[in-house]
Amino acid sequence: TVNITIDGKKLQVEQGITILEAARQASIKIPTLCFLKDINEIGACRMCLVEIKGARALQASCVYPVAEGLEIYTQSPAVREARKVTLELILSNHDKKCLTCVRSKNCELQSLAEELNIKDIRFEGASTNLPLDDFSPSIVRDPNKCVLCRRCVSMCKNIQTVSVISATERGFKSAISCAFDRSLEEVPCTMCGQCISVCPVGALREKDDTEKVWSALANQELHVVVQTAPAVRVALGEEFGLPIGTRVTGKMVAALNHMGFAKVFDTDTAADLTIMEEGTELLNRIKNGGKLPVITSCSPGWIKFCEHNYPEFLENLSSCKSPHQMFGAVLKTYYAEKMGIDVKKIFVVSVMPCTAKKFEAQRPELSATGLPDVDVVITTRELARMIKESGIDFNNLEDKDFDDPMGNATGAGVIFGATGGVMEAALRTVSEIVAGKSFDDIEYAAVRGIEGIKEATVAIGDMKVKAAVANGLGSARKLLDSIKAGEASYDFVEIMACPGGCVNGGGQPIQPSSVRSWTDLRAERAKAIYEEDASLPIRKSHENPVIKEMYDKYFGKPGSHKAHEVLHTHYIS
Ligand code: HC1
Ligand code: SF4
Repeated sequence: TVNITIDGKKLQVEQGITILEAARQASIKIPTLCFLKDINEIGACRMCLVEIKGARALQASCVYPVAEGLEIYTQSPAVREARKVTLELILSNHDKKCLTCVRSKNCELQSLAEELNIKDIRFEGASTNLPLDDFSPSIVRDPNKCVLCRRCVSMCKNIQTVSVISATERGFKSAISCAFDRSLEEVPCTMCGQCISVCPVGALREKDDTEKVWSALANQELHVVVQTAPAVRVALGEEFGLPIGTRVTGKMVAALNHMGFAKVFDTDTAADLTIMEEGTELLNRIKNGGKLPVITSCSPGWIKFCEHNYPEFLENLSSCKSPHQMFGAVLKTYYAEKMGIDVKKIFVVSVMPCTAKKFEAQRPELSATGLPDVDVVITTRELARMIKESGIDFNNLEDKDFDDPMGNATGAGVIFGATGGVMEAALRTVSEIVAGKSFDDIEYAAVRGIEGIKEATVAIGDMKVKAAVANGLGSARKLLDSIKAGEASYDFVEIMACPGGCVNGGGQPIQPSSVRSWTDLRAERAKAIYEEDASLPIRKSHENPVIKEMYDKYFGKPGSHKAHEVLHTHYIS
């Protein structure tokens, strides 16, 4: 440890940490803008300046390591004035249409202006006026709101290893953009939305599709059904001020009922269906010498990454559609028949923690009936906005259950929302099907947790199945490179585009750096997922009565011809 003083307070702190961190430990708040722990620690924005006795200039505390004897001042007149000037300069060239900004009240720039008590902007001058990029089905980029913090650049380049956005030009002309000023639509962007999650302001946001949902709901001709992804229920509450990791499944269903959906279904049910199909596919490929490893195909950001960067692995992808696409396809076939509803009148809305799902739903490969399997995808954030627009007092809603006839899901379906969950759900089912008996020990700790790459070897009957799980595209790249180099070999691989899996998807509620830097959103939300799993009476996909009935009455058995027609696809790029 080293001895330092901050604002006259004597402290003993661990060597190697930054001044910012040391101050935080002493409950002294230093304002930041570009800083995001472990993702963007570059000292670029100069908001976190502090005075250090004896140093010639003010220093950026987010990158300055503590040392023995440092005497630090976080609120001296020089510091206060420097921060104000910096912030006023940023504000002078910011599109300040806060009233109509999607990030109003959840904007780190707005909060800073309040915290620093900015009453006037002394440098009103020229402002940049760059075109909006809204050509992507998933992501909108508004360069006039960008504060050049570079968090999105670090996320896209260092964590996701996609590198489609970067800082260009210098000085007043500085901007974050794609090469040759292309749209995100024209570059190999995976639409994962991780850049949105780290944007402190409204410069990056999802394509808002809420009006499409409102107009479908207003159309008396349509039978509008909604399904919600596993990860939405453990994060939606954050939009209503509830603690991170609060489960709001019942309130979410109640809100959707109130908004006027004819039926509220659970994507988890289709996750169970995916396990039946994917488990069968895995066993078939192992037995018949098919392409191994089987790689999961539920994360559309991962599929797009694979198409652009690893086309040699496309044949490895499971042919299963992702669960929400399977559900859409089931709703427009089996359910339409069962309920006697004209398929053209069924309108399927998916609420997803994911921005890439907007792109996925538009893919021509995903259509069982000639119509899109899913009509509109909205993110968790968009759902929150719709609930607010509806005037619903969310926190006081009474819990409701998902609707029949397809409301039942299992714990296996729920855990899809956390990294390793698809793998665990598959192992629960495949191991019992092969053994022909039921096991009590169904939790696979080795594939849980937020490590980038996890491995396990699991005994399935007399086979040893080698499994790997990667979350975040940088980890996926590492894993695929090791398979390509012959350094590793597996039978079954789960890949999710977002670090932590869907719980940390690009469509989830956004937490500011002041929270996100010090709380692991992935772990907190995943904890809630595993709690929901443990609370459910049925925790294995093959024991789901709804799924059994679907096979009895419609598909025959997993992997049948009919199942292939409706539930599978092929990505060829
Ligand atoms: Fe996911 Fe999935 S788990 S991909 O992360 O397989 O988005 O939550 O809905 O489809 O079930 C997302 C989550 C989601 C699908 C399922
Ligand atoms: Fe990069 Fe993902 Fe953002 Fe696309 S959506 S720019 S891949 S971080």
